[in-house]
Amino acid sequence: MISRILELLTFFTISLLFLPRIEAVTKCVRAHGQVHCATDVFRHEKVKISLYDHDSLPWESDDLMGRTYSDDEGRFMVEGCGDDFGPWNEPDPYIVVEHRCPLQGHTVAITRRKTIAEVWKTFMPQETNVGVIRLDLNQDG
Ligand SMILES: [Ca+2]
Ligand SMILES: [Ca+2]
Repeated sequence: MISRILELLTFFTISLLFLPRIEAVTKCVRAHGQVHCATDVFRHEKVKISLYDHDSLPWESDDLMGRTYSDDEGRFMVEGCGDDFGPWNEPDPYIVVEHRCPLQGHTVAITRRKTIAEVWKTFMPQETNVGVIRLDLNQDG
């Protein structure tokens, strides 16, 4: 009986050691760009920029891959790695910018807003340029 339990334990330990390597693929993204707030140019300084991997399965939540803050002119570079179940499955990167840039036609933003930007599936060592992300337009996700 004890030898049977040991046998099972050994089997599970070996399975756990090898499964993650077979079942997931990890890829890294480095994205640079610029956030721009046309309604108030001070609102694109030091905004929080997060790089996520979109995960669509019902038991998953999107993985945070990396985070950074924009500089005084809104420029940023964010990088990080993500993995997805299955060797065929690459991370699906996108960027969330949290800011207080007023919408077009307004002079103040009362609450913090989120702007979503898609990122090409370009993985390191290649870099990807997301270009200029307009914060004053309504692109909330
Ligand atoms: Ca994913
Ligand atoms: Ca993932």
